Amino acid sequence: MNETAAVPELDIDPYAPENLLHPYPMHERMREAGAVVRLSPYPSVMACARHEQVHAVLNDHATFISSAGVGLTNFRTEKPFRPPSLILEADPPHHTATRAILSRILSPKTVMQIRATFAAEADALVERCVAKGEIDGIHDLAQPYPLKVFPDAVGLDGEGRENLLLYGDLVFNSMGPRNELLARSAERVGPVTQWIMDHCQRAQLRPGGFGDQIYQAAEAGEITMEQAPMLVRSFLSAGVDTTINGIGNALYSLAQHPGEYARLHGDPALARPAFEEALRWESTAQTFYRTAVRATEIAGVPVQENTKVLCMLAAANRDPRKWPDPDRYDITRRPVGHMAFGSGIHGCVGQAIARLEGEVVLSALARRVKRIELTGEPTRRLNNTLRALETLPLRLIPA
Ligand code: OVV
Repeated sequence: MNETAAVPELDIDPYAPENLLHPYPMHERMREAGAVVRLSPYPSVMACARHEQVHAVLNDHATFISSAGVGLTNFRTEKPFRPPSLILEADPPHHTATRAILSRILSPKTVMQIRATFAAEADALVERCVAKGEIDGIHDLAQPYPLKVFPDAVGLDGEGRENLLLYGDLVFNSMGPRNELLARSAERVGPVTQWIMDHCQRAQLRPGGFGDQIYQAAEAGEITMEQAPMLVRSFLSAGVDTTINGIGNALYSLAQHPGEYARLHGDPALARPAFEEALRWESTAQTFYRTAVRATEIAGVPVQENTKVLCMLAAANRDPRKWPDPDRYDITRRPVGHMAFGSGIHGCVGQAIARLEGEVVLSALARRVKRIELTGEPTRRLNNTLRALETLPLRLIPA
């Protein structure tokens, strides 16, 4: 028997619109087929959908590297769509200094310092939503909140922030195949890339903000002055679209589970675990790739050098081998070990800020709103990497 014959092959395209719209049946097929599977539309890729293997790959960064790109494109053989990120698409030792800087800027100590401001903004915005009564959960709440607080913290002024939405959409689409979704967001992005690069310059960044702190690290010699704008670019790439969809998905999770919302309303201190469980249940980042730097194995399955390994974060988050009753949204589950922020040395460096944003929005809602009702069918914004809603029609019934 030849070795590859042992790897199940499924005729599944994770980027087909029906799978982006309804990923869960696909996840189950992939998990149940084997610890590692192949997907016939992408014959060179190996995919993991079970929690154990996703965790194992992400925690062996010496074997499964990021510098060949964390999307489908292999940077060793194909040109990246933009200069690689100095943190996301880098390995140690290059990754070490950039990670340390972002980690310090986005630390729990920073969260303590920004908490009151972030909470006040959430209270004010939720207050306006409650006054309206009927809202679009995305356009009135999930989108404006991160778009206000995060660029403020980075130190950008108010103008042109919608560029961050278009850029985030492009960056996350670029991690999939060159399909219709990527073509359409590339089409719309025109002057956006230039706007982003301009706003990575120190002159655009308020002294003391997260962006300026990167330049301070460069002045201190931790990175070069040329690297500083590229590291600011990581804030502008990963800091907004992700939290918008994390909050949007959490609102939708709660709207679909009135019993869980009632528990949250009864005890607003559950805001943080309710957000965490939404990250597990509807993972914002559905997928990331690694690349095998040498011949290796996953769960005993041989993996050739230079193989792209698809880690299905969202599938791992509902793996019945890991989670009891995995399809149940349960705000008191405390889903420690979920993969929505990844895992290992590349685990989301902004996760403390993301959690703060989710917590204060859900807490503001829990204190002011007795019930949330869906008033129509939400619509999805398809993206190759993100689980995203375009609209979420809601009625907020005041406490
Ligand atoms: C986690 C993430 C997503 C997208 C972009 C980046 C990071 C970046 O570093 O640019």
